[in-house]
Amino acid sequence: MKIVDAKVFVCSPGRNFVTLKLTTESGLTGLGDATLNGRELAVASYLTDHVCPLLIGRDAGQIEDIWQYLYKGAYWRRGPVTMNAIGAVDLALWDIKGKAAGMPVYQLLGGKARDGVLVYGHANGGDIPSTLRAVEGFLERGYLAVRAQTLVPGLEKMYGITKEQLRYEPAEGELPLETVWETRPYLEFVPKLLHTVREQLGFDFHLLHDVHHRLTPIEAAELGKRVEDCSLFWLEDPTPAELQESFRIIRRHTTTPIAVGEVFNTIWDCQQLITEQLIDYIRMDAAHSGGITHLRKIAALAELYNVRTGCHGATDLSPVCLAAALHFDISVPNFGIQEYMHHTEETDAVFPHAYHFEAGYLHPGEEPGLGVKLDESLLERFPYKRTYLPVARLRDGSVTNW
Ligand code: GCO
Ligand code: MG
Repeated sequence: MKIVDAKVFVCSPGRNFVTLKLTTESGLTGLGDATLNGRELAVASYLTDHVCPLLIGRDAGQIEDIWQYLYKGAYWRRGPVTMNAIGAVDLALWDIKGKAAGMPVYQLLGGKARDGVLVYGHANGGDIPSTLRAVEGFLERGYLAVRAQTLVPGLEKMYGITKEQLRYEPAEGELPLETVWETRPYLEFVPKLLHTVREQLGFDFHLLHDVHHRLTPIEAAELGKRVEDCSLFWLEDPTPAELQESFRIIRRHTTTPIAVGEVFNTIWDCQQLITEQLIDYIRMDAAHSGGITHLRKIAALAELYNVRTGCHGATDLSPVCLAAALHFDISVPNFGIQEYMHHTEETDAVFPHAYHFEAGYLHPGEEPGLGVKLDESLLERFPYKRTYLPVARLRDGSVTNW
């Protein structure tokens, strides 16, 4: 299974995606997702200029050895660009192994540990009534878990609020859009939203909320406490997580379950969070965290400490990454939930896939490998466009976390 070709494709069918394609001498191909939102070309160059030449002639079957070679062999370890590039190679190799075995990747990971992958959808609105209607819309479509986000009065633009319900695209503009953030109005308004959702729609579904790194640890503790009777499935990214021990403050004050990790890249980013049981769900995904190979190790550590998985699944992760997450999710013992945002029709056309949604669950499908293709004939139609994620400032002009 010698690798004879490694190519990187950058396209923008509704948003930018970076895709790695590996080909073996027998003609088997594997795909990996190397998309790092707002910094796409850095990973494309890392792969094309530094990693692809190292892959030619290697045995595609030696997934662990190639992972170690790319991680330890770079000398400069970790970081989003490096780990996303390694992740893309890793996914492409699992895809090839599955195709060589004639099996979907989940079979290689130990087979199904559940019948389907529980997913949550994103409901949001400009105010509480429209957010309520959006939550209802997801429940009507069969979702068993819904994330609720609402615009806070006085703030013009906020993370997670979109006109289109199924999709959310925060990256826009040739240069970053600047938004204004104020914590107090948010802290007063979000408990109202979550309480109203439970009062009006009941407790018969899982309810989630994403704080998107906006609070200090003590503010996060306050929010967690104030929404305890809403029985959230999780409160996500309540505070930035560079200082892992800061989650002790949140834990001391509230029983609301905490989910963290979409911006992490390695097991070292969450080691203390897991071993001190400071979180309940680890949100790392199959592309940004060094692929399935590294994600499995993180999940195994988490399993020891009763932490469950909840892979990031925003639309800036391509269908290749979502498929990889689903093979992982369906086979991992300590699975919690999977985020699911719909890609655009153009994205689905560029990446035809075997995964499908049914009654609240996603299923990875039975195609050998990851079950995702790349329609190269469409790529010319969707050239790369530079876009940035927004930047946030406080009212006094200081830069804060977006
Ligand atoms: C989520 C995330 C995303 C990120 C996005 C950044 O929970 O889905 O917070 O929406 O903002 O992935 O590129
Ligand atoms: Mg998030």
